[in-house]
Amino acid sequence: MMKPSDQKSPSRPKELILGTLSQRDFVSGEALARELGMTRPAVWKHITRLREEGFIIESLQGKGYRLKAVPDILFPNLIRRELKTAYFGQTIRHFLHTDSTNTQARAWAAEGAAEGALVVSEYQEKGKGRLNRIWQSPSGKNLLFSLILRPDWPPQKAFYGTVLASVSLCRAVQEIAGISVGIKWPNDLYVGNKKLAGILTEFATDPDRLEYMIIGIGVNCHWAPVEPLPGGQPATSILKEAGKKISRLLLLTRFLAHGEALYQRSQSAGVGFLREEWNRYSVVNNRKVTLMNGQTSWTGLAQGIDEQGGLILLLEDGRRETFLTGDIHLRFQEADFF
Ligand code: BT5
Repeated sequence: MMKPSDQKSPSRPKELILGTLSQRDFVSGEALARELGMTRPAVWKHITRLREEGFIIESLQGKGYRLKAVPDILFPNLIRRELKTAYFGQTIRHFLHTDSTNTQARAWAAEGAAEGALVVSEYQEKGKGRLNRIWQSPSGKNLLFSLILRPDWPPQKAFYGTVLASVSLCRAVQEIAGISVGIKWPNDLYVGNKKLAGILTEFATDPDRLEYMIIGIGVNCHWAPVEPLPGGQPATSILKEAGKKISRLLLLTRFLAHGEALYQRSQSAGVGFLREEWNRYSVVNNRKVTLMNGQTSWTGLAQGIDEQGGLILLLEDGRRETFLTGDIHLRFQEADFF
């Protein structure tokens, strides 16, 4: 396992300006430009953007700029202060805007990011679901992050990244929001029949071991799409289900604590116990479901996952089949059959 290092976030102008303003009282535009190696119009442009993102930045003639208030933002130092882990989330890249935290994490992992490195963003321009689907989330409302792991697993075990994340997230959501959540195969967290969170696990192989794994997670904390999105089932948020706002920071840090504990256990005891944990939270087991794979669909009784994470279905004709990919539609209205 690679040891965590203290890699710094890449220098980005808005973050540099914020960093300077957060440490000082008034700073003139001229001093900001000189110290940060920018032109004054560039400083002005970035200050305008920051104000649009919710930062209250006062400006006084003859004195310069002063940071008066910050929006609820997952700054790395705030995350680290709350963290009780050895390496999950100890190295962080935080973005106000990015394309996708998974894309950023992949590039960082390819450059050698440490195990447990975390990419967090307030907003994604190209948030990804599976099969090039879109993950939607307005700025600053929800949790959008990706965790880099380097398990010594063969590629067939990659699904356990999703299993580990699903179980850790169920535990963290229950603790922080007090609501009961379940896992819907293969990669969703559900409350009742509504989607609360999605997980996208990507990986690179070495070739017969995993080189790295990116576990990307989107949790609807304070916003959810109102209408089901194309191809999607209805969505919900913690705010809707719990009737209150929660601390995104605490949810993230509890997730990381549970994740690290389960990951460490999997390294000493193997991944078998994760399957049992997954089955405990599954909302599909012993339910009649329809599984869609492209244009083809199968209906059957879900019977848990096999060793590779494939869903076992007892089909209507009595055959037992295992599916490695697909989307499940829960049949809430119908009485169970068989
Ligand atoms: C997923 O895919 O559910 C995985 C989503 C992973 C998103 C995270 S955010 C951080 C990291 N960086 C990324 O770029 N991605 C990860 P899938 O099972 O394919 O579901 C995608 C479908 O969910 C879309 O086609 C929509 O129908 C629906 N959807 C989109 N945004 C949603 C939201 N906020 N809440 C509920 N459903 C949503």
